[in-house]
Amino acid sequence: MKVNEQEPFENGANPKLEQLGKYKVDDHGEFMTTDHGVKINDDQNTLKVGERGPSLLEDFIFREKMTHFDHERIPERIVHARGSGAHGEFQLYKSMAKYTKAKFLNDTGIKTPVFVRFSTVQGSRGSTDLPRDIRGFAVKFYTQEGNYDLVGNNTPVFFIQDAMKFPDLVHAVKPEPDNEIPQAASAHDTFWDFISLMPEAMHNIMWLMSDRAIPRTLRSMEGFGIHTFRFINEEGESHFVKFHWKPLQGVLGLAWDEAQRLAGKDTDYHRRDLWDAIDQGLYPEWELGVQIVKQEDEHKFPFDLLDATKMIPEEMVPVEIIGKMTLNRNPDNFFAETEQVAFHPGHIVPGIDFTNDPLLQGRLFSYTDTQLSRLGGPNFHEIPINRSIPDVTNNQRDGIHRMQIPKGKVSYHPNSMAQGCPFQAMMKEGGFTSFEERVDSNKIRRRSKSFFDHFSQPKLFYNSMTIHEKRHIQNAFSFELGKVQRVPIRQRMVDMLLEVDADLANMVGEHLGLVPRRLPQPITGSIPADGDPAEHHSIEVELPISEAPSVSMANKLPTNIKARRIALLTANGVNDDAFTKTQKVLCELGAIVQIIAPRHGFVTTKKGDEYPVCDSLLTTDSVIFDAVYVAGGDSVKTLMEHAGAIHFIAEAYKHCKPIAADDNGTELLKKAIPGLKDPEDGIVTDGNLEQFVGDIILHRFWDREMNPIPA
Ligand code: HDD
Repeated sequence: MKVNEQEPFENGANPKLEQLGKYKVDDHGEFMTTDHGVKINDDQNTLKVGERGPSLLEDFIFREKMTHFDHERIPERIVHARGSGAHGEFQLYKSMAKYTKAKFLNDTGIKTPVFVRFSTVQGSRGSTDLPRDIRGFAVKFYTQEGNYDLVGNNTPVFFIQDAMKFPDLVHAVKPEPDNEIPQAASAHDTFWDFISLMPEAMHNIMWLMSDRAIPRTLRSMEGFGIHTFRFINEEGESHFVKFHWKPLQGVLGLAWDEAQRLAGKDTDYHRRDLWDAIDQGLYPEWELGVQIVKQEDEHKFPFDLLDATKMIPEEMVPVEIIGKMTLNRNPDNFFAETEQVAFHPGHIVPGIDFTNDPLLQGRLFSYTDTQLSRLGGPNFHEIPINRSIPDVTNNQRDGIHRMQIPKGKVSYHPNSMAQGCPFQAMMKEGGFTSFEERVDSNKIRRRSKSFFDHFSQPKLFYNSMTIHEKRHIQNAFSFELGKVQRVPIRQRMVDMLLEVDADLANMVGEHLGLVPRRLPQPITGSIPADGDPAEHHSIEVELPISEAPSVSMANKLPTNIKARRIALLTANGVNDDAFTKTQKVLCELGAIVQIIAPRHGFVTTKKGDEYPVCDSLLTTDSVIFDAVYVAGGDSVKTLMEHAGAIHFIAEAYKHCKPIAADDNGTELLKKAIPGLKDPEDGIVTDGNLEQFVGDIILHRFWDREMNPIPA
């Protein structure tokens, strides 16, 4: 059977994994060979003239090994260089046939294999997982009708409106070109210089300054397709569609201080967390949601659907949940899969189409272009991770690293010598046709005035935040702009913030020692050389809602504690009952419980049972965990005298995490947390596990930030 005749997951087998299986190599029990299959006898020494003499050029085994090594690296992605990937599957809940003919969105009996890559944007391949940054959320669906890529981010909007500005945005945010400082950070002059002159960026900047940009894990982020796309049904009718990924793990963030510490304590924190969760069978899941807008309603919104700096608030068009993605398999090889995977918003299947969003239109060029230099030539679709499930049959030929061996003399169409093969497919046979849209206008290089509203949605976003979320945004701006050296740039940003919210501008201004100034109506960025600034005033539209609760992370907490990391801080002599019960209860609820003790090896309970220690106070820190439990017993005396244990509790408290203790365990809490109240939110002192679980679900007790303790 040809692969493209195979139903996805027929007989329970994931066809993409089966396809990848053909390329996998297992050298267990095998001899070592050269790249050309010759068995190697000595992999320790080069060929020399005598034991102490010069090496010989004829040593083909050494030359081959060295040459291959010398060429092991490929250029990293210009953006999104640091990423983590996983395999999984997509299960449709309900048919979308009314809107789209895409088969993987029609038949609820079909499971579609996926490969997902999450990424940071700014940093290099080896940079930390924990900068303040947008996260990439790219999903490749290996559908029966070819690959469909949804290449999104963890925010519903983008920084710029026109792809022409993308290289400028990236140059501004990347490390500064003279000294390549700072790595993976937007807190520097060039970024804020650019942003302060580009009011259109303000909306995504608000999301970037929120806790969305410091996710607790990759599992706890939403994903968004951002652009408005089209669904096309069998009748050829078009509906506009926006895509959303909703994590069943909830949407959770870090404290900024915690993110900075984590970056040093475990720079691979997000990558490791994703890997471990999948490895331990705690598969992360996201539901796919769509916002559908009728073709005739295109102009019913106070913003332009083609403007990627605008979202459609869920309160205006609800998100309809249509399916679920489960990530259930780690890659076998990082380079072969996660590094070589090539996403492209232009990889679409019949039933999905583009709109004229000028950002999307530019992306359609950029992604193939970048793979040509990154993956070395036009045959990157033949790399196993990029191969579609349907066979590829066309007249594209040759080029570097060609894998297919096309037979016969004919590589053109039309032909008679190959009976016209490969055939063009009619629509009813699944042939892709573009949506026929009437476009009748002058050729112009200009921004539509319907894109000139830059502040209504940032205002909406800020108004929808809870008090602690607003505080975090104020602090984030103060931090980022505080790192900017040039005062005029800081001033321009503070002035811009005044267009969003006076309190925000004043708070940040106070931190920077600046007074926000009300400017004459701000002008949009990117004015052509002979453009009239008066023609480029930003406008403000009236939105039908003043708040959008759906954008607040506080409204997106999970309902369970699956895959949350809980530290069981202990030492020898711990009381058996509470210690074992806590582990049992939390593990049964799917949490990852780790025993942390002053040293590695085993802890011995009061009754003499031994438990392996996961990590010592020397090698781990509270920032790795979501919550801490201290069971009572003689162990507490040891912990009370251990500076690391006291710091562990104090730091967890500082980062607003749930902390629980029983019996004399509370003594440690009192010693570590000056001014601990009784009772206090997020603190359990009587070993009440039900309450502790409830606190873990709530994740953080941000009010504590108002009374910070040293840690
Ligand atoms: Fe992009 C990579 C997401 C605008 C040009 N982009 C890249 C990745 C993600 C996004 C998730 C990493 C894919 C992977 O894991 O391999 N990009 C977005 C989103 C955008 C966006 C959500 C706006 C809605 N991008 C954008 C524009 C351009 C690019 C406007 C250029 C015109 N993006 C690229 C690129 C990258 C890329 C340079 C680098 C590596 C790659 O493509 O494969 O071509």
